[in-house]
Order: sequence, then structure tokens, then C-alpha cells
Amino acid sequence: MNPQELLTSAQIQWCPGCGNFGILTAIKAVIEELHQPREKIVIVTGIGNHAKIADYLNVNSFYSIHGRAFPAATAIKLANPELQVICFAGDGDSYAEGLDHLIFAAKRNIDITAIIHDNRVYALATAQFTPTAPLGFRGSTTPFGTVEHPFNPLELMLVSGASFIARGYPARAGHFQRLIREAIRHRGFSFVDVLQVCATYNNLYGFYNKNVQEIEAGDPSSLKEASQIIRAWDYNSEGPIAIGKFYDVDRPRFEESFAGYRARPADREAKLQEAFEQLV
Ligand SMILES: Cc1ncc(C[n+]2csc(CCOP(=O)(O)OP(=O)(O)O)c2C)c(N)n1
Ligand SMILES: [Mg+2]
Repeated sequence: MNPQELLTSAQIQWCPGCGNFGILTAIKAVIEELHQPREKIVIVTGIGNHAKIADYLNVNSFYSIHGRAFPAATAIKLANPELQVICFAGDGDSYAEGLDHLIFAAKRNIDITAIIHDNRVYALATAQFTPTAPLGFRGSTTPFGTVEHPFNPLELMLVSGASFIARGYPARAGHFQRLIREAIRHRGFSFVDVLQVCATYNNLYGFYNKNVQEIEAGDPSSLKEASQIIRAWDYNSEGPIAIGKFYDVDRPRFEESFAGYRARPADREAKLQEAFEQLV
């Protein structure tokens, strides 16, 4: 696709220094490389600063409700499995209000990509803490700091059944672009937790620049290895923060297993039996 075709006339509203710029740059490059007709690509967003990415890319897009990018994306993929469906969601969006939907998308292994703008704050709503906000985070609802630990979304995705798990840092642009490319090419539910810095409410550039390290899983199909890399950082402490691909396996995809339900009544049972056999 010609890069000019991807531009829109919308004026970018993100703050200077926002990590969302790096995500936009990477996705533009990857969409160009896909060589897919534009009408084959659908972007689905939650609600938040991250969601504005839909305004800045000239492809089909759907703004869902806060926390509901994944059910909307699931419906789109089931209605037309030929589409390349890419979700951009926030951490407040998908780790709090819409957490159940994220878990079920991973469990089903539907072939969509989840790119989570994990700035560890509700940015559009002006600085409430989210499930990944560091302990002691000071924001509009916690002026003296949070008194709860963050959770680790990658660990949650690993036990929920995601078949591709990665963490990226847009300031490492080349590395980040490669992760986004791999996630989109992966067939099945791919999940990328993005250390997307909110320069206004939670500026972690210094912390990440000091601690981030490119670490790949030697065997991306090893649950044990993925779990070790993922558990090495608790979203709180100082110390190495791994970025890279940690898990990548091939398992049956929901839109294929589900296809029997859409078959003619005479073929339905046989098709579903085939799907069950693939799944056991
Ligand atoms: C159903 C619903 N609940 C709450 C809101 C209010 N709201 C809008 S954006 C937002 C926070 C977004 O935070 P996040 O998902 O982390 O995105 P960011 O702005 O940080 O990119 C909230 C709570 C809403 N619009 N709709
Ligand atoms: Mg956020």
C-alpha cells in the first residue's frame, strides 16, 4: 500500500512525547508491508487516548465502547474470517473494565491481534490508577499514592490461552516494529503489551530506558520458559524489564472451529465433530 493512502486529514491530538506516536509509526509501516487491499484490514479500538489511532489511519475502523474492543472484534472476525482484525485498547480499557472480554478472546484463540497501550493510567479520564499502575502511583483518585500492587497482564494471558505473547517498547523502534509485524502475522490470538509512556500523567521514560532489555524466548513454544521470563518483572520493581516475544504456538482458531455452526444444517454435525477432534 502506498504510504500516502494511509494518511487521514485528522489533526493528531496526543501530547508531545506521547508513546502513542511510536505505535502509530510502527503500525503504519507494518500495514504498508502487509500488501493487503485496504478493505481487508479492520481496526477496532476501545475508548481512551489510544483509541484516537483509528482517526489517524485510513482503513476500516470501529470505535467500540470502553472495554469492549474484543467482543466487537470477535463479531467482525466471525462474520468475515477473511479480514485482518487489529485491536488497539488501553490498559484501563482491557485490564479493568473489559478484562473479562480480553480473557475470553485469548481462551478462544480467535485470530485477532491485541495491541494494548499500557501507559499504566487512565489518561483520557485524567490520571486514575489502572491495574498495572505502579504501587504508590499518585493520581487524581489516589493523591497520596495507591496501596495495591499491579498485576502482570502477560501472566494472565499465558494462563488464559493466548497463543502469542510479547511486550514491546516503542522507543526501541526497530525492535517494536518487528514485534507488531510478528503479532499481526501470527494466526490466532496475539497479544502485545506495549510500554506506552504517558508523558503527561505517568512519565516512565527514565525508568524504562534504564531497565528495558531485549530478551527472546529460546524456545517460544515452551510454557515454562515463557512463564519464567514473564514472571521476572512484577510491573513494580527496578531491575531488568524484558521486551520481546515470549510465547508463540499454533493451536486451533475459534473462527475455524466455529465454522460448523454456520454450515448448512446437513453438514453441521460433521463439521463440528471435525473441529472437536482438532481441539482434543
Ligand atoms: C462504559 C464507560 N465507562 C467509563 C468511561 C469513561 N472513560 C472514558 S476513557 C476512560 C479511560 C481510558 O483509559 P485507558 O483505557 O487506559 O486509555 P488511555 O486514555 O490511557 O489511552 C474512561 C474511564 C466511558 N467512556 N465508558
Ligand atoms: Mg491507559
